[in-house]
Amino acid sequence: MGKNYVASHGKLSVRGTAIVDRAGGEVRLYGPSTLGLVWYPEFINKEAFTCVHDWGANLVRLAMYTMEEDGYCSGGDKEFTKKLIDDGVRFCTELGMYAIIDWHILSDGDPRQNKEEAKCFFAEMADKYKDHDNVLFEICNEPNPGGFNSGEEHEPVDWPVIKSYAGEIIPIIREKTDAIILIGTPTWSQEVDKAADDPVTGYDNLMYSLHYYASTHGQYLRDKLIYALDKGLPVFVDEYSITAADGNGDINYEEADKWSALVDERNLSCAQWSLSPRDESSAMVKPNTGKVSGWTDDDLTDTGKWMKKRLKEAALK
Ligand code: IDC
Repeated sequence: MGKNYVASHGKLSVRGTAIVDRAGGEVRLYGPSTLGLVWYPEFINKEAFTCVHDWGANLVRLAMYTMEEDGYCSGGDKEFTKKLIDDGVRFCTELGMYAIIDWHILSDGDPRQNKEEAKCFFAEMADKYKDHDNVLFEICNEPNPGGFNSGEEHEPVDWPVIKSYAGEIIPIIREKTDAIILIGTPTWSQEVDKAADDPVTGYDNLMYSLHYYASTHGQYLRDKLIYALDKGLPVFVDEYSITAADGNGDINYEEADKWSALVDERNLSCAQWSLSPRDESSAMVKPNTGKVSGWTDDDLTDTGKWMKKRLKEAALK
């Protein structure tokens, strides 16, 4: 049994731009994100979670697509999906890791598209996990101009739209728990600068998402992050990879290092895309290893090997 991070640090809260533990000490969460939970349900097992814990992770992000294939709002099996979340949270709890429950909007770029479903989902999740010290809620993965709102007659999916959505979901969670809530930002969770200019007020323990893919996103996006942090916005990098933004393509090690230097300097919490065997370069496990846990370096892709090394450097000691 390795380190039980949750026993050591307890329930987390946000102070300034930092995450702090029950004793007020600064905490950094770092660990992998699943791909779509229902796409690789066999990856949600205790041994797999033990493996990433051994690598140094103190966090697993549970990504639940809302509208892609078998999505929660597009015909997927809701009970099966929630069982996977429950298993994921339980393994994290048993291993002393934190868990993010991620409402993974993507082709539904406007979070209002499935707002009523989101309200029911978060009411249920907040109630179910209100006594867990290790659960964080991510209310909209990546707002973007796609989806039902893409026509010109609609209001663009900009920060005011996301802010109004957040204003409806946050109170539902807050009825049950003051756990940390992560809020997506415009343009696939890149425009933290807009959130910094006009943050959500009236609630504690809110953080804002920044996502980066090192082969696509460079200094201009780091500048937005720096701007937001310097304005006092708490930012969580709840998804990043070192490939291109389509989840594939070459790794850019040089940009990846520049990003690591910045997130280390600012002690930001991060989730790595993705702990899956998908045949794409951002997946950490090679396709066709046949293994759903106990991965050795031979089982890992170049991204996987890089991410594993990174966990050792970055995770909470
Ligand atoms: C990608 C997956 C890919 C899947 C696709 C679904 O890697 O296998 O087919 O989603 O449309 C994001 C998103 C994340 C994307 C990822 C890579 O949050 O869902 O996953 N990405 O494109 N934002 C930037 C990149």
